[in-house]
Amino acid sequence: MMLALNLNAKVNEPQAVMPVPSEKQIRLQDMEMYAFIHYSLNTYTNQEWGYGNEDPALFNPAKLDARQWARTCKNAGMKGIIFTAKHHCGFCMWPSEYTDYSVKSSPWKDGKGDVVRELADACREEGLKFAVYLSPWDRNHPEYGRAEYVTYFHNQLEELLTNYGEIFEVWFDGANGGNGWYGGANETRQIDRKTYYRWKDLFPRILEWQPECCIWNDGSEPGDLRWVGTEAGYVGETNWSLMKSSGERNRNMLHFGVENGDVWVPGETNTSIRPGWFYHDSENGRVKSLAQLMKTYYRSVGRNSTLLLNFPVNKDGLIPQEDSIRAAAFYKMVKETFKQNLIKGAKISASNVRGGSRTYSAKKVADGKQKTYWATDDSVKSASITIELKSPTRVNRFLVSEYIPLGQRVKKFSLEAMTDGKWIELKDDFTENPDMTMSTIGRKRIICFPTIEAEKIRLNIIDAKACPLISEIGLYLAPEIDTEARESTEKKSSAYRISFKKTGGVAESMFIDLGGAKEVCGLRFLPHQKNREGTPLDYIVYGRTSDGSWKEVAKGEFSNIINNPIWQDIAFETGIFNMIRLDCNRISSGKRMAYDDVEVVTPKR
Ligand code: FUL
Repeated sequence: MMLALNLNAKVNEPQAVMPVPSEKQIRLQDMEMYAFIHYSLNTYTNQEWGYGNEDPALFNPAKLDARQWARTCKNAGMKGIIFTAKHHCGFCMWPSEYTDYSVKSSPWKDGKGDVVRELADACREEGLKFAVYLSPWDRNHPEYGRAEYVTYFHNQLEELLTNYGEIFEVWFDGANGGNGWYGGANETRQIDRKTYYRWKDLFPRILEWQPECCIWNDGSEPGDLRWVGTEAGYVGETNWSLMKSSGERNRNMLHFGVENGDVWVPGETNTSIRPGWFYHDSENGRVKSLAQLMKTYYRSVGRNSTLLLNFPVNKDGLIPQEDSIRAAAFYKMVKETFKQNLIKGAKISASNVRGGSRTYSAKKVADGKQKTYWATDDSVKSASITIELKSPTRVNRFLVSEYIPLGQRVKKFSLEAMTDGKWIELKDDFTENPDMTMSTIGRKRIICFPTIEAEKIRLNIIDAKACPLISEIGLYLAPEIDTEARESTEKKSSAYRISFKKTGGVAESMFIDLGGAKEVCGLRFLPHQKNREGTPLDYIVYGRTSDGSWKEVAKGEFSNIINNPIWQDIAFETGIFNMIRLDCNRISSGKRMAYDDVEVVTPKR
């Protein structure tokens, strides 16, 4: 009798722990995966960052098919597409009325085409959402750095947000290398990214044009989403969806969120399916493997983040087949892994249930509904939930979700399994800190471990900001694949004697002694991976000929090397040299050039 009374008693709803997500942020987080598409003049100049003086005549794709992009992304499980309407080079992929530096001046469709329109339409046809990337930094515009440019930038955004239907996100890249063409000025222009773009004026206008649009901003105003501090495709294991409203940020805050942040800004993990963001012939055959993509999934979606996966469009105007096949295999694997929740039919009990009420009972974690949850009493911040399986069951994935509309709470947790009558602790295969106790959960946390035959599984919430609210738990058996993603198969090239010297005028020169005359057609450079100090930002490459003279063979910038420190390929005309010299004028910080590896490329015979 007592028990029945208790079950029906009215129990207070848990209070929110501030800050909490807005409805549009929840909708965006629920998309889980969406695509980036990088396509511009860079595709035709083999660059990652255009300088701003590239000829629009280069844009003349023979087979451009935005439907093929949309289908590819859909088959990859992407729920929307963010398109580079304008990258740093300033070339507009739509016929903006504010500039001629656009598709208007290209031979493609006799200057009457509009790539943004074609993709927006294709997305709608395929049931995908559509969004735009508009680079604030514009290396083409003569007025960049002055007030006139900011008006131009705002006008362009208005065009994009008022003419192409619903836009789910705007992406304001924070990259700013300073130098550029700028209408022929060829100079370096520094701006204050906090104030120059007048975000404070712009943000309210964005919401007038597109009330449902989420703002991704790498500047200073906290938007609706944040960068996670790396383009390598993972967010911190500790990942709070919180930041400071003051706009204060650094790489750690971006990567791990801010536990006591006062504004809800979830992480969006962006990475490319190939090493670079734009298409390069040299990256054919270097599409991420299935294992690498799965690892990316677990370290983004499985760590309370969304995944923004980039697809480069090739020179024909298509996403290469290699990429679309790999991406489809990836989505198939995700579906296969999470198709059957093995928690069904299990007996679930908790060490504490809020008011002893049925509304918040342990069973709520297995009802398949995000809106219902297991909750504890307000005073209880550590509690366990035990899942007793009907019979010993093979599992290797554990999924847990907090009820985030009332705030992110869990600070620390552990996971155990009973196998053969004994409790063992389960650790995440993908951890970066094997000795650390597992920390945040958030919207979704997935723990991967080697297959075990479990009789019971126990989740222990060790500490939380307030009573934990757990909406879902899942147990899965993922198909066995080689999860040990091979990041790089590049061979170490310690075959050469390498030395450094300061030569006239340049910051530093690196000398690579080839130990005799060799046919050489390229240099590959792997920047230091541990930190960014000493990273070269530009290069001039020389080869030393048999008469001892130096011949310049290549010159350029290492675009985006700070945020995406991948192997840098410098190709040049074949020559016979006994030494290669790499001069660098600009170094990220510090005085010395740092590197992890270099390779000298010889022609294939
Ligand atoms: C970076 C840019 O500099 C890259 O080119 C790319 O667009 C990436 C998504 O963001 O900051």
